[in-house]
Amino acid sequence: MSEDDVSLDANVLALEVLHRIFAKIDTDGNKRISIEELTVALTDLGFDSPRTVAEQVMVQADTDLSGDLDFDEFAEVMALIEQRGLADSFGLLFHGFDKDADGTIDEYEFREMFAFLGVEVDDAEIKVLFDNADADNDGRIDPIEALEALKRL
Ligand SMILES: [Ca+2]
Ligand SMILES: [Ca+2]
Ligand SMILES: [Ca+2]
Repeated sequence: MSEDDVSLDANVLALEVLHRIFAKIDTDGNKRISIEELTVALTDLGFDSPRTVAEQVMVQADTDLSGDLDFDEFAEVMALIEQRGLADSFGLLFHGFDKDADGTIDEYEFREMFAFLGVEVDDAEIKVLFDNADADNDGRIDPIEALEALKRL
């Protein structure tokens, strides 16, 4: 086995990164995201009314009505993101990470996004994730490509 032959599977990697994001939000480490933990995360992301958005997310994603989100429910949030109240939040987040405001996220902005989230992703992983999301290979992720990538999670 040569190291050079190892290619990262984009879907496996995306799931792994999602686990890292989950662990980052789950500050008490009990493997569940409470509404308080979600509110803190949304506050860090710059939401104006983080508590309200957190409540919307909970209503839609907490399918077993436990009052918090396990990993599977959290992953489902990504699939729900273009529905109902969450579409506006997605737009706000996207434009927040589009630092040069050209309407797309380039590889530099993409890298900055993970740095901002505090999630460790190395250069090779960034490249795989970026190329996977950049469906038309123009070197930029537009909002539609970003949504499609999230829905594949
Ligand atoms: Ca927790
Ligand atoms: Ca940009
Ligand atoms: Ca593109």
